[in-house]
Amino acid sequence: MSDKSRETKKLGSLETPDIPSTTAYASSPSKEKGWRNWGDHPLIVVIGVVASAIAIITALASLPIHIIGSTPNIDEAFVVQANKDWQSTGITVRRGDLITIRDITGTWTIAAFVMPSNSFTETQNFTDYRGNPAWSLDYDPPTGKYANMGRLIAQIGNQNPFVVGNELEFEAQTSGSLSFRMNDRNFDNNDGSISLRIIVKRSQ
Ligand SMILES: [Ca+2]
Repeated sequence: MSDKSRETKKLGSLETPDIPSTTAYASSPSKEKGWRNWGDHPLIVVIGVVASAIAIITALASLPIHIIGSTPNIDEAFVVQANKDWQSTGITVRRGDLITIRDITGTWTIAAFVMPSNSFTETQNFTDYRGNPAWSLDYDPPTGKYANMGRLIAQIGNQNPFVVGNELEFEAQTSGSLSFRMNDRNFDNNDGSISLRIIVKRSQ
């Protein structure tokens, strides 16, 4: 009992001298003590600030590199077979990407009875026995007309196909896989192939 009460008394007696010290905080000795406390570890403070700054700068510097690295620009060659339906390039474009399709060369035929031709980029006036443009199939949104058969057409995802022409540069209005094929219905009687170059400049 006596020990505990002594301890309490001791604590009380220790606290008592602190009170005047706190009330006299503005006095010059207390101030000097405060500055001395900061001055005791200046190196640790400096190292901490510098380390934090380096960590933040490193994080900020690596961020844009990571974003650009995840969507690199593309410049690839691709061959479109005449005797196959939609052929995916394996390239996924994103809305806003600037896409160029160029260096289009090769020959293909739309049917066994048609001579080999490179008219994939030109207007073909196939007509039925009445003279009507019966050989126009897929709708071409840029021209507002139906694309003639035998022409090279492209598609993003499952959106409306469009004619490529001699060379095409456009901004993707949708995101999806870029595919090509001949504008045709029956691919079994086709022959040949068209090679081209695809350049994709990412919007971000
Ligand atoms: Ca055909």
